[in-house]
Amino acid sequence: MKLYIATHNAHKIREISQILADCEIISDDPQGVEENAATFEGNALIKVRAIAANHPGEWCMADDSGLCVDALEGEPGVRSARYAGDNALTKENNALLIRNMQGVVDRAARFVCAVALVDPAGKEHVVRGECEGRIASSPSGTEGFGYDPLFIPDGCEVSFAELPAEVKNSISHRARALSSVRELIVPQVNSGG
Ligand code: ITT
Repeated sequence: MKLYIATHNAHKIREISQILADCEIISDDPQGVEENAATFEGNALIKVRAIAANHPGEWCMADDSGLCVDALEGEPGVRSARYAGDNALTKENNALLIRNMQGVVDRAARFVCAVALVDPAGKEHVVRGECEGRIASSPSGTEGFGYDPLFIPDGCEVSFAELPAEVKNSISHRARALSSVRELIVPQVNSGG
């Protein structure tokens, strides 16, 4: 089945395509949206609504995600992509996180992924996945994207960026949210909806 994804982020498309390998993933640009909601769920809804009218009768979806650090009161949170400023580069965001975590003993953090869907009847659904872990003191690894070199998931000794993609994609916040997406999609597909 076809699934239209409202994103500019090619890394998300790659991960979503790997996790939902039996779906045909088609990216669409959520043009002109301002991600100004206070929650991941709110921003995911803003993005999916921006493309849903282009694809009547189809499943559309948006992923809003980020890293929440306990010692930073949940930052960077919904501002993860813009932590070091609007249009910040990944290396600038990561450098700011390293700086803000210097000397901090409590390194606990979690990745959060909210996924908003519009189903073929136009009904909205929202699901969430989280992955607990901790912030490394320095980056390591070259896989993945974003904050992956700084995030060590619980149960691992290495960062997301040091794990093969299939391992990250089996335990990540995105994998968990998409597992709930699958539960929503499958009954509809089986019933011909
Ligand atoms: P779209 O809004 O176009 O989908 P985006 O990159 O701006 O793309 P978000 O607004 O959801 O997406 O911001 C998510 C940011 O959180 C992303 O840029 C990364 O910095 C970080 N992030 C989210 N998921 C991540 C992951 O799996 N690994 C590393 N960093 C991640």
